[in-house]
Amino acid sequence: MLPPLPSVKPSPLPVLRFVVVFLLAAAGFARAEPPNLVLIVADDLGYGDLGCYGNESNETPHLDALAANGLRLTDFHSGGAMCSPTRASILTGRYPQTYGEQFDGALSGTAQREEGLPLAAVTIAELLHDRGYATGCFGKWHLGYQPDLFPTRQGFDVFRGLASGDGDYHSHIDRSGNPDWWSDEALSPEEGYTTDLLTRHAVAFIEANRDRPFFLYLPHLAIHFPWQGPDDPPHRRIGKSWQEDKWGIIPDPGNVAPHVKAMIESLDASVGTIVDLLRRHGLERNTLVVFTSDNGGYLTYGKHFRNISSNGPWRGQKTEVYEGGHRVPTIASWPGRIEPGVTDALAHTNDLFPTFAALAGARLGEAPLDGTDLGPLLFSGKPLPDRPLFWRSRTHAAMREGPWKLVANRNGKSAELFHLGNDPGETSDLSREHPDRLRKMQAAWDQWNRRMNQTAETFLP
Ligand SMILES: [Ca+2]
Repeated sequence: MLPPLPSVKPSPLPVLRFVVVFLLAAAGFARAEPPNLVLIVADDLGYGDLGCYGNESNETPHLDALAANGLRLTDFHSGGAMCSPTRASILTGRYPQTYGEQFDGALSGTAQREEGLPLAAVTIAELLHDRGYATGCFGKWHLGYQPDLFPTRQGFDVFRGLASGDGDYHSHIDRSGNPDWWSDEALSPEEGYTTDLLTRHAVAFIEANRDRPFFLYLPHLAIHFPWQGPDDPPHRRIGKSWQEDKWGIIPDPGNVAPHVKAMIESLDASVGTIVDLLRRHGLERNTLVVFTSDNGGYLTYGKHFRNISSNGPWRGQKTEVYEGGHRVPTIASWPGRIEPGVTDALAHTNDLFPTFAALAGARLGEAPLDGTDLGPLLFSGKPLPDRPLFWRSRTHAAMREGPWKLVANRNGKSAELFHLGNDPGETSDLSREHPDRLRKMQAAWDQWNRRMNQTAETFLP
């Protein structure tokens, strides 16, 4: 006689299994459809150069619409006050000095022609490429002049544009008199105005990759000198140094603004073209668009050039670590995901890497990043964690902690302390009134600086 069967209760397992399968399917679906990422970086565009940031002369309807439909950031900072440092920060999520003191400033096309972002640095393009994204870089690289340091060696499937810090917008000749217009790793001259050419390549990239996730990195040359609008004449020719004459043909150096206005409006049209294309292909609701600038604008340059850019209410300009040098216009837009508005949350170009990586589903774990994921701010309006921010130029140190800003000459001869909440224009040095805070911030900067120097040693060639 067989033993009686044990009483059988309905097993919860099938239900659990259903839930697990459902969750996996949902997760799988999410993994199969990560959002497209479009990062448009203007060059030397000041905080006050766009209509949506208060400019009353430049017509920027497309960027104004992007801001009206997205989140406009009023306390967003570039990793440097010049081109190369910020590009290193954007692409790697780490302070530029992580890679050495050459990133205290812009990489020179003569003295630093062999230097660039180390290939050992992990870029967001490499991370996204490994996760199945198509990756395209169209624009100004300025992280290495030699093809073995180009975007194609740093995770980008395709590159069109210029390697150096500035090329003629019509003849595409760099400051040293070399042709500087590339397709991947080969010189590949093209005719056309730089902003329009880059836009055309970006459009082709989106068209070709619209059925898969893509990362479009569009670092425009505009509005860096030479100050040439689409209707201004070409200036540079091959075989001559333009170092002493690098600004373009400016009939009235006292008033550069009309040329810059044409460049800004061309840049604005490019943004309009990209946004319109995303909309027409039904990609708008699965694409995060971020627009920012690599540093503040020039108000004046040298003895002659005046009335160039606007940094709004902020003190200083490009190359300086007062706010005008590194507080930059920044817009994030994703219809249906980002609630339109304005935020004064403190954010930084280091934050773009972790933000994009999280959206692509990457687990960063112990990855050595200096930024924070902006997702909670962008998608839920949550505050970001408090953290100090640091800058280092060839001559100056700066630090931000809450409303406090330290600006010190690295020769040790001067240190200023400002309270941006009460004194946004950095006009009243409070270092004598708050010596303890000054010392504390200087010590924190010194500690950060030591960490940078130690890390940089690990990236030596
Ligand atoms: Ca720049």
